[in-house]
Parts: sequence; structure tokens; C-alpha cells
Amino acid sequence: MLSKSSAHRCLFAAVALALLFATGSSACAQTAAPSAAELKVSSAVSTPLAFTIADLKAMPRKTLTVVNPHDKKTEKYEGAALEEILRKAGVRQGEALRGPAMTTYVLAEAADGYRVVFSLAELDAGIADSEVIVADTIDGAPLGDKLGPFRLVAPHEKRPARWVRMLRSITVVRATAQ
Ligand SMILES: Nc1nc2c(c(=O)[nH]1)N[C@H]1C(S)=C(S)[C@@H](COP(=O)(O)O)O[C@H]1N2
Ligand SMILES: [Mo]
Repeated sequence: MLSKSSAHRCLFAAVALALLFATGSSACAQTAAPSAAELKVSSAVSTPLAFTIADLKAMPRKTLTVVNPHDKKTEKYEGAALEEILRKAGVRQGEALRGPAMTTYVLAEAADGYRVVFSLAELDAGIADSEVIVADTIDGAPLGDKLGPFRLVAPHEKRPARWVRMLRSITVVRATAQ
């Protein structure tokens, strides 16, 4: 038979376990099913979009084999072109990217608060070959919690400072005159 104190301990353990289950379920879902993660893409000129891993996998795939300038390791990233994602968000591209639209910039934000910008022009294949991708795999495996589930890779840059890990959102903004 259980003593009163061990019964109490038992009850406590059961309640703690139940709480853990209830509060931990979303975190569990994150690790168990990273495909539920979303990349939010918004622009003043169109309705906000949310891309899942599955959405990215359904887009034309880009593979970049790069030497990470930071640690000199060769890494193979795969994902979708940032330009394609921006196209779906309805930004101006090609010949339509001119005049006042040339002040448009792309703000990329990460889960840890890290933020970088690219100009829309430098991401436009009609102007430059940035080849920036939103990667969802590295060496064939999901990026995991520390790198992903989404990461920007800008293969032609000397320092990977804009290779945003844990990318959560992309916002298209037009700089206005002061
Ligand atoms: N979310 C996030 N991404 C980030 C950073 C950061 O602090 N937070 N640092 C950047 C910098 S300065 C570098 S050098 C690279 C390092 O990437 P690595 O860990 O793959 O070498 O990540 C970039 N991406
Ligand atoms: Mo860095």
C-alpha cells in the first residue's frame, strides 16, 4: 500500500507530467514535424503569404554547393530561389523594376532577432546574379532548429553575414523620401 507521502508524490508526478504534455505539445510538434513551420512573406502591395517546407519543395529547386567562408566547410544547400518567392508575393521584377520601385528592399528576420536587408534590385536576375536561395536542406537533411528550418544562402558573398539562419519572415518595403 502507498504511504500518504508517496501517494502525494505520485499525484504530483502525474500532474507535472500532464502539464508537461500540455505545454510541451507545441514544442514537440516543432521537432517532430518541422514541415509545419512557416516562412511569412509580406509586402505592402499584396496579401501576406506563408510558405511551408512542402510549398518550397513544390517550387523549382535550386542546389548550391558552397564553401562556407566562415568555417571553410563545403556545404550543399537546397531550396527555392528567393526571387521566385518574391515573384509569388507580387513584387516588381525585370523591366517593371524601375523608377520609384528601385528603393524597394527586402527585410529578412530570424527567430533570434537577427535582421538583414537586401535591395530588391540586387535580387533581380535582370540586374544581377545574386542566386540567393531560401534553403530547407543542408547535405540532404533538414536544417534543424539551429540553422533552420529555413536559411538564406547568398553564395557570392565573401562573408556569410546575410546567410540568415532560422529565417522566419521576409518583408518587402519601399523606402520613401525623407
Ligand atoms: N539568425 C541568425 N543568422 C545569422 C547570424 C545570426 O546571428 N543569427 N549571424 C550571421 C553571421 S555574421 C555569420 S558569419 C553566419 C555564420 O553562419 P555559420 O554558423 O553557418 O558559419 O551566420 C549569419 N546568420
Ligand atoms: Mo559573421
